[in-house]
Amino acid sequence: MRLYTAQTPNGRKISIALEELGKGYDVEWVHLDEEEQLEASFLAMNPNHKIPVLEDDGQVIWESGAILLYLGENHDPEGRILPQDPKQRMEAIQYAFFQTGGIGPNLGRPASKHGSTEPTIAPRSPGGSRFPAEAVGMTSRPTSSSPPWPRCRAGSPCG
Ligand SMILES: N[C@@H](CCC(=O)N[C@@H](CS)C(=O)NCC(=O)O)C(=O)O
Repeated sequence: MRLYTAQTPNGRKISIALEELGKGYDVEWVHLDEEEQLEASFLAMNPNHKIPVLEDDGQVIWESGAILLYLGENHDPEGRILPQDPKQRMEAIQYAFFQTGGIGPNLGRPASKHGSTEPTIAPRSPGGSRFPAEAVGMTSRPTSSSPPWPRCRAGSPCG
């Protein structure tokens, strides 16, 4: 198992889950400050250019909530992160959605060093407005391997 990650809350979330499960895994650091997440090899794994990404037995999973669910489904025989009791299981999934859809974005974007004090403005985005551009990129891209990427390296001809 290989975790592509960085020292951020979303990255640590998966490290914590793997440690809780007692799983051995390799770590591949993705240097976000150097924009390694925008390199073609990374985009081939996650077109949304974000850590964490987990590779397990040839399967690549991205989005931290999906990774947690995958680990719960496949590597959690004791139900440590995904309980076996149906009601508790649903509650765990509910909180995973809440975390990734609510807490994560709302706290993460204002704090992101990619942005400024204005949470929707990213200086490195060509148009200046990062998150609307990401939304357009994700919804307009038919497959994960087709450009335009939601965000491009500065000066690169993508888009
Ligand atoms: N919804 C995503 C968010 C992941 C995320 O925001 N990752 C950040 C670091 S914490 C990242 O890789 N940012 C790089 C970029 O957007 O280019 C998840 O839960 O996995």
